[in-house]
Amino acid sequence: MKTSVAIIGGGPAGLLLSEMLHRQGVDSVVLEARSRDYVLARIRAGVLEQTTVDVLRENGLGERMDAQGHPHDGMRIVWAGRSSYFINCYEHLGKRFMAYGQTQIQEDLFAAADRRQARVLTEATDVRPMDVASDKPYVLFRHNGVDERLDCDYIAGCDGFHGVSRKTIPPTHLQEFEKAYPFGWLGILSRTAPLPDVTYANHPRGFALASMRSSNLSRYYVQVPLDDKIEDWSDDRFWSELTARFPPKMAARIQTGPSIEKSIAPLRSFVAEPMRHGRLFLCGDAAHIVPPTGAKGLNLAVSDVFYLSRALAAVYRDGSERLIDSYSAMALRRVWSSVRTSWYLTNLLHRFPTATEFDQRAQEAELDYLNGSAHAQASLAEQYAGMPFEPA
Ligand code: FAS
Ligand code: PHB
Repeated sequence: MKTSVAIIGGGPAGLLLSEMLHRQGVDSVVLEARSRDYVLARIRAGVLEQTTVDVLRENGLGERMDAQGHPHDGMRIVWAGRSSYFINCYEHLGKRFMAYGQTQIQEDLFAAADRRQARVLTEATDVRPMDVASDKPYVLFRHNGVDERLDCDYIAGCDGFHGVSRKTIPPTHLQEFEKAYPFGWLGILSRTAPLPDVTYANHPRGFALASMRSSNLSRYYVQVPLDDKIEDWSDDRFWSELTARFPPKMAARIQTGPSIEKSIAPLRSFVAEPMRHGRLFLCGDAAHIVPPTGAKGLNLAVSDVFYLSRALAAVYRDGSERLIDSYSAMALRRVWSSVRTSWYLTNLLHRFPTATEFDQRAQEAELDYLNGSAHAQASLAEQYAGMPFEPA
């Protein structure tokens, strides 16, 4: 087999890269380890920055998002059961964000790939990027019980945090930065009407978040200790804990119901530098992980793909390697900006087991400052709604 770009991973980064390259006349093959059903069963992100919405629309992937997604002017913060304030991104920046599930995006991406009869090989196993530092890289893998070889010009590692791509880069060529937070998020999906706003709650009992997927599909989270197990959390216990962390009037409006998905995810930050080694480029979770507090993970995957697809298209269009040479530095500037925003919001909104009284007072002073300063709210709005992409 031969292609221009071998894409390892068929999550949002891999399938979006394949779509965007195709639209710029560049051929690719996607190698996905799991089945399509397995990929589609994952419940993950839900908030899309304006830049992500624009990329999806510009690549023919916005129709269902615009029909079923929820545009939001901003998000709400409540703390210690007191009244809330609304960070109005639209008022400060003229930008909105969209509540539309990653699962739906994945469905839309698979549908677009099917429409163009894209080469997306699912259940491709034992995928191995080879000779990535040469000008003739290739990928070995097994598919339908047959050992295969895919010759290519470039390899995009879109295979997530546990994938093979980042591990292909010699440790002497990679610097890794990591921060583990001392808690996780227990998330549930329920067929109930959501609260009107994406609402973050800081409470003495811990962080909570109210979000949505549609007008009858709600997504909620509570901060839990790292050693909690999903079997520790009945639906009743979840709803009781969630409502306890919102102000009474808001809690009274939370519609409870049976969970249709329930999972616990640890919170951590991780960044690998550089995001390139020879002809291998890392995209999305393969290169970085952020705590979901800032709703940045999926949006960063999209920004990596935007930069890499633009850079690879320039090579094939006019032989220019300027953008692939600057891809890693450009992508990492946005990655670190989002890592910092996610770190700031995680520290602002969670209760840390080791927090001292001083830490608590400082956190409350920050919440008060945000509440009272239009400048502080504008700054947070700019970070939350997402910065513009860098020009080529
Ligand atoms: P993905 O991990 O989504 O996709 C990688 C793909 O590569 C997978 O399909 C995998 O099967 C495949 N793969 C792995 N190894 C392979 C190999 N060796 N060969 C071939 N294929 C291989 N972000 C938010 O913004 N908000 C959230 O609320 C949020 N919640 C999350 C909850 C959980 C439990 C997790 C894990 C992540 C969450 N994220 C959230 C982040 C998430 O949305 C990621 O940022 C997003 O999935 C990144 O997309 P990809 O980079 O494509 O990686
Ligand atoms: C979600 O809707 O899943 C969501 C929203 C905001 C976040 C994280 C997750 O910060």
